[in-house]
Amino acid sequence: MTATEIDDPQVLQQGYVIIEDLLSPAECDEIGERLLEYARGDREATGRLQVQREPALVRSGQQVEPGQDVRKISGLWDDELIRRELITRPAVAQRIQSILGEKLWLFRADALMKPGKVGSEKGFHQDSPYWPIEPMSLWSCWLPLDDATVENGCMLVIPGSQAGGGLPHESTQDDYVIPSSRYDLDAVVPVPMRRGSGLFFHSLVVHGTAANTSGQSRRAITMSYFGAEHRYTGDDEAPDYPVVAPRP
Ligand SMILES: O=C(O)CCC(=O)C(=O)O
Repeated sequence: MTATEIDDPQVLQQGYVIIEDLLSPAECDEIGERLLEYARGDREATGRLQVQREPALVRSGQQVEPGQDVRKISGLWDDELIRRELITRPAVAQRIQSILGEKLWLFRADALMKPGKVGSEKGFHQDSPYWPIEPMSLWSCWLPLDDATVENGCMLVIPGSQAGGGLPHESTQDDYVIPSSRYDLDAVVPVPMRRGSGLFFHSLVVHGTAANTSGQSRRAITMSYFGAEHRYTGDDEAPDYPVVAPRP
């Protein structure tokens, strides 16, 4: 790995970086097809895998093509292909290790499907305020399986916003977001990306995605990791977070 890596001082200041071509187009297709199998119900979502429909479609009862109504598939650690090919992939895990240290656990690995014309907005938020892990310094890799564009809902980020610490969030009908008075919309930068590339980002970077207004789907997998310095702060018993490295 070179000095333009995710532990580069400029990257740490900005709070995110794109590393290109982590997956080949064929690998994106294979994983994307696996997600569609869950979305269509052709493959059973077992263990921690869960399929969540687009809330607005559930409310309206509007019918779309099978699988095109899914917002999120969570618990992807329990999919053998995605665990092997992506979550534990050295090109991803080793980069996160360069910041968080040798020992790595997975906090979450979810697919955000954002189907064409249907996929809804994810409002501006920081990840850490959602999560019972401290300190608020986890790192994630967000990897689109389709080219991510402004039209289909690429990531929108505020560079350097992690430096301001955790911001208040409020619940809306389907979301949990930062009140618009608490961030500068003019500072938002769209981050279009080629499929198979990874956006590595700090868990306090303010980010969101727009609704998919295009006819093209925008499937992405987001993987969030924590290290030995982090601890669980939830009220319930700590979940059995998967060990990513060193592999048992
Ligand atoms: O993919 C999206 O639409 C949102 C992703 C996101 O907010 C995240 O990975 O934390």
